[in-house]
Amino acid sequence: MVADSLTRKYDKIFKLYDSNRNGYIEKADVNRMKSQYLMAFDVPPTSEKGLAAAERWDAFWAALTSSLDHDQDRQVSREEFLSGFGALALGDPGAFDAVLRPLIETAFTLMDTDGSGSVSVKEFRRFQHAVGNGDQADAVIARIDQDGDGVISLDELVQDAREFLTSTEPDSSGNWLLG
Ligand SMILES: [Ca+2]
Ligand SMILES: [Ca+2]
Ligand SMILES: [Ca+2]
Repeated sequence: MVADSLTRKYDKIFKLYDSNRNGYIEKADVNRMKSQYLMAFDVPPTSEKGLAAAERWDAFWAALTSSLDHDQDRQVSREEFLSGFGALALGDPGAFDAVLRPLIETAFTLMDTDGSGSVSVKEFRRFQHAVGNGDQADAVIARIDQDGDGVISLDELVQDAREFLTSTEPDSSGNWLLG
């Protein structure tokens, strides 16, 4: 049973993904999200980085929809999303790693604009600014940076996303995921 606070959180994610607000997440939504996502990181879609990110993004969506779209009509209804996403985030840790971790890795690679293998405060601020979270960037980074070395590692980012998607605390820091 998924807690009410988590259901509200997943509902927020659903509404964000259902960008044309027809009550389903379908291919059109996914493509629009993909463009916005690349734009947020200021990555040209035809660049090598852009193409690699788009490929992983498509793979993520294929995995997500195949695990959520129970009636196989190639769109994910709100009910399918709320029940399925909870199972993904809270159930078998292998499912989280298989479906959600690759997306976080993609985001991490895009955020790390200088390719240093970690995300600096400056890099994170830039991304948060692009998704409209600019004023919260510094507070968020302080929470994600668990070891306090001033940069975000991939593990720290994955850990934060996992906490956000499984914690019933209303104020966990993973809002960077939502913009
Ligand atoms: Ca839709
Ligand atoms: Ca970097
Ligand atoms: Ca760190």
